[in-house]
Amino acid sequence: MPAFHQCALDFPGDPNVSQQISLDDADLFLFSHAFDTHEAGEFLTYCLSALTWKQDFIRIAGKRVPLPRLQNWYGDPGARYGYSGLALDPSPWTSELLAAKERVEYLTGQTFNSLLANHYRGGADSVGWHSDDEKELGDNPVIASVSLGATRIFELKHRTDRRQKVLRIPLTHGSLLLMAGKTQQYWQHQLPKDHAITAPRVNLTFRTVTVAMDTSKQS
Ligand SMILES: O=C(O)CCC(=O)C(=O)O
Ligand SMILES: [Mn+2]
Repeated sequence: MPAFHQCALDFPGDPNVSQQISLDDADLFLFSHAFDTHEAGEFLTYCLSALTWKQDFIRIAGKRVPLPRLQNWYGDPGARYGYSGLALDPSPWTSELLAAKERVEYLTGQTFNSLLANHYRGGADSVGWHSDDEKELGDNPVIASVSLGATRIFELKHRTDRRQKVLRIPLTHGSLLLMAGKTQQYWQHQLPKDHAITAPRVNLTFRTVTVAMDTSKQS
């Protein structure tokens, strides 16, 4: 049984608190109401107005391309993270983000030392297919993903087994999706564009950086 089953209050066993999403080669739990509507609304307002949002760029075929979303990396000092040639130094935790981290740790029975915050300004913002499998996250990373604002569809596709259908999970305001076990090894995920949506969404993915980043890969 994975370690996150052993949280003090045994929440993952309580169907009123979380539901296990049955998927081969993955451990997924959805906490639909990790934050109630009022809390989630206040937290969304806080995130949109008080967090520092950055427009980062990546290189694709020699071209500097803006990411289709704003983001920032928060964490303990030294919790460095990188992907697609981007090296991210952590901004310091704010008290509000720490309070959210405590809630997430309480619900999941896991601890986290960092957070990738994403701001999708509207339906044209997105994140493409990827796994959260960077070396600094270690083996079988546990990722706790909090959603605030517009409901967006989170898609998962198996990396090799084409018999597995794409799974689509609507991530609602105040929800928490826990991805653990072999999920990142066997599955990719994305948040596709949805031009019907105009409202913003904030996603906070709590993570644990376990090894120092290999900077030799960075361009
Ligand atoms: O916004 C989401 O729900 C997913 C974000 C994500 O996959 C990431 O930041 O790695
Ligand atoms: Mn991801």
